[in-house]
Amino acid sequence: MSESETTILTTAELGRRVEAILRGAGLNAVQAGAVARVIVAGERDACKSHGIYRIEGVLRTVKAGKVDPQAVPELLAQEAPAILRVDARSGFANPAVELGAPALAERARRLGVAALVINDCTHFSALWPEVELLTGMGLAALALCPSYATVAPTGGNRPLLGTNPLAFGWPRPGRTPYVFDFATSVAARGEIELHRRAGRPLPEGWAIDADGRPTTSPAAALAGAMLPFGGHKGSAIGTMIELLAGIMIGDLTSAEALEQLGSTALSPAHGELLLAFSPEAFAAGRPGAPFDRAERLFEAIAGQGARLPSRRRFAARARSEAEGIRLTAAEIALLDRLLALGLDAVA
Ligand code: NDP
Ligand code: PYC
Repeated sequence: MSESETTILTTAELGRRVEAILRGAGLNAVQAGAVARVIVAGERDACKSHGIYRIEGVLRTVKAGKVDPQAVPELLAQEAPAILRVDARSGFANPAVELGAPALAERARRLGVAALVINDCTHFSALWPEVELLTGMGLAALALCPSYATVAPTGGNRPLLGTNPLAFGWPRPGRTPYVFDFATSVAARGEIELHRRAGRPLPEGWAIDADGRPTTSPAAALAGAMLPFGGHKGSAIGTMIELLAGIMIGDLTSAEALEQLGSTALSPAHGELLLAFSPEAFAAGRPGAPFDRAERLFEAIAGQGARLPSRRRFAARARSEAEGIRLTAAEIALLDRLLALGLDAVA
């Protein structure tokens, strides 16, 4: 196969390949199934920074003994009516979220608002699949987690905060939900790594080098620090995530996660916080139906020529579902190598 040739796989076919790689690397069915689902969703939705490129990181983390590939997450006995907790048991976050989401939705419908705490999980994935689980159940949702220290606070010069993603979803009956999901750094760290692999310089303003000077070199950025998005505003939101989804839930901050992991080549372990809201419960007794009012807001945004977040992703999803997922020869070779070699494929 030449370098320029591509192969088209259905999402089911790619799912089977990714799951087989993960099973071959020692993940049990619970872990492999949930991890494969988010990786394939990333590839399907053209989110390359969290698609199949992440498999090697998963394998490296397993090989380093930093995640338990045999973990079975557990929904713990209730502590407070509005707070549910899943112990990921040192496994990946994805099966823990899948386990807790239905209980979170039930609780949010009953109480109007509820929280799901995930403790002791390794988290490498995008957050939109998680909020979409909840919008699919008719709820508005927020998801947030720390990462590992790779971002300097605004005005600082050393990594302290994580790239700390924040995702929000609002259900739109009969349509794809309103969803945004972003790192609170200028870009996800995965983007820096993809620039390094492609030999492309970074845009100005993404990172500083190890001496605190602005850099466009991906290698210097990886050795230095990334910058928060929106200056002091992103820095404060990143700090809020350390507080709510690290300290408040009795789990690690990004600095502690890096200290425990010892490397940014592996996926970090820490906690995660998901919040679910019933729009009907919050709007009860007030004028206007919340979903109708929300539609008018979305129409007004689009009416100005602005695009809703996730529109690119949903368009890619529709394309992938109709035509399949197109992978390059190098990507197919990577999948074949990971399947053949398992953990021996990674250092
Ligand atoms: P992007 O900057 O690529 O996208 C952020 C969001 O903004 C998306 O919802 C995107 O929608 C939307 N968007 C982009 N451009 C526009 C536009 N012109 N108008 C309206 N909306 C727009 O995301 P990041 O690079 O910051 O993050 C990528 C992923 O990395 C996220 O999924 C995040 O969860 C993940 N991540 C995970 C971490 C972890 O620890 N697990 C850490 C950090 C990041 P669309 O997709 O349609 O373009
Ligand atoms: O892309 O910043 C990132 C990231 C960190 C952990 C998982 N993804």
